Amino acid sequence: AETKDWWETAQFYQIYPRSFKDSDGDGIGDLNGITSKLEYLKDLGVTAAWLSPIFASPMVDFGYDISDFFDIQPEYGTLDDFRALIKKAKELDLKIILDFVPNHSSDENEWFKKSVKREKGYEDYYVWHDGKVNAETGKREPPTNWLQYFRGTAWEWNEERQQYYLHQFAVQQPDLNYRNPLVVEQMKRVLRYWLNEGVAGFRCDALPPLFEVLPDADGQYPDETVTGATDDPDDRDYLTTTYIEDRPETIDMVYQWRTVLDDHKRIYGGDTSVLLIETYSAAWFTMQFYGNRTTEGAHLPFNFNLITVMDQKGLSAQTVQEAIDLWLKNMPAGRTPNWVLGNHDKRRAASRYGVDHIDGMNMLVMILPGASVTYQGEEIGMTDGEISWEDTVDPWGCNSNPDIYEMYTRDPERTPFQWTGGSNAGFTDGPTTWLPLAGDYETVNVETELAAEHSHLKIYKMLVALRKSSKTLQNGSTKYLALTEDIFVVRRSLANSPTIVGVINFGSETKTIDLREFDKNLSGNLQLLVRSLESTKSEGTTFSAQMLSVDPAE
Ligand code: TEU
Repeated sequence: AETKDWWETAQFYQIYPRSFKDSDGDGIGDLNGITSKLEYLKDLGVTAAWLSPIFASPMVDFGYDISDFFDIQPEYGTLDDFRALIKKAKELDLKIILDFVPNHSSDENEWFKKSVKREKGYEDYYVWHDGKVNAETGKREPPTNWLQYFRGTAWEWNEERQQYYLHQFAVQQPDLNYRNPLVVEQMKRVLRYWLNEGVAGFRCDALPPLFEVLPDADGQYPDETVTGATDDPDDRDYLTTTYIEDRPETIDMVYQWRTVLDDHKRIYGGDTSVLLIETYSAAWFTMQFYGNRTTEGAHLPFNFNLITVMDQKGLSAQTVQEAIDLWLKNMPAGRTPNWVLGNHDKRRAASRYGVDHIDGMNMLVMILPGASVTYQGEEIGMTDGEISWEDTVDPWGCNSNPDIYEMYTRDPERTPFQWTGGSNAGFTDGPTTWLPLAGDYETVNVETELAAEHSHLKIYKMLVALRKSSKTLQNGSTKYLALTEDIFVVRRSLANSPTIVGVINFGSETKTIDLREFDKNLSGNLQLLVRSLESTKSEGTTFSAQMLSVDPAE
């Protein structure tokens, strides 16, 4: 079989640094905390860890508002701490991927301060506009009706510069101006800087809003149209995003970043470093990030369909099939698929799918071809925290009100990682944590699950180990089918290797099925490889999810 590059079959693991492990007792996760837990990642068997932003930041959006792209957030440590982290990771053969946040900076970034003052070279670093004058009232208004993601107008008046600036996220996150070649070059410097520090690539944040439509000859931008999708005029969905999302120039920018990575490898050697792309765009747009016949793009645009399709339609074997089809049937030939269950922006997988289905979902993303991505805590079945309005800190939640904040806030999926059942879940030795712990930490934690005979964590580790050792899972062909409304079957096969079959029950009742309905050759000697937690409660033909192997000789 062909040999694949490391990322093509990788198990990625997302670390949310603020909530992973605190080493100094301030209740906030940090780099030394991560370094102290790299052995844990090694033990899990993951290939690469992606760290959400660790750069200098006022933390309005918890690191996605960067005030210095070339320095580490002091709460998290120093550049030396980062170098120690990289060194330890290399010793353990773990790859470290950083978050690259190209769309915006913090308003406390030097670039923005200089742009406010129109300092030479920085005049057009951001998207500035005079706004317009209302013909009736004579008053100044924002240039357009555009909305930010975090609710409300996307334009903020700057008194000092006497202009509006665009911010597709929080007021404190001004959008960088990608029509300015100086910005384009500056952000490539950011990539090169961290490549030189030994990182294995980047998860590229928020691609859809990177470019806006070009203004007309008079410098005016067009308004968006009311959608009818919501009645709430502050909600981003109130208007279309035709002029502010998914512009074709965005695709080309990713191709340029790919060149930065490839050039680095050509010059300095080493393993491939990768680009992972965050976009929730339609398939026709998302797939272009992979590249085209003549140009390479991102290695892996994230596949969020297992999240988004189920959020819309609920979890069933059919919706899972639909989500898988949506990627595999649209993906250009020769590219690598990937499967994501969750991240720091989405309710936790165990809460969304139901905690009984977390093993089945982990099994699904591990048996499917290509790379898969785990968000910290998915391996132990962590669920959402319950965060009151008073404790809410996420800007998306804070920009709403006590009645609706739960629809918007992303705090519940960001609670501290649960290492033990002891004080503050072993996340910190200090007295407090930056977000309250989720309620289930006394039973759902690494220590308890490692000690238990059966646990989500043990199943997760078995699955990762299987992926690593199985040629079939790495290179085999794939067949999958919703056998019934509840039962989903995936078969991977490869000449001269054992066939592997995953059977997942998305329902709540025990079912007996005949696998020959899926594949008439699947009779006789099926060897059990992994059986999920629910199934350990009963024996025989009952299960909630299991992975079987069929000897090629049979
Ligand atoms: O998120 C980008 C983004 O657009 C998401 O908020 C997305 O719209 C939403 O989850 C879809 O339901 C990235 C980061 O992941 C997020 O944490 C940051 O707040 C945001 O960019 C700004 O940098």
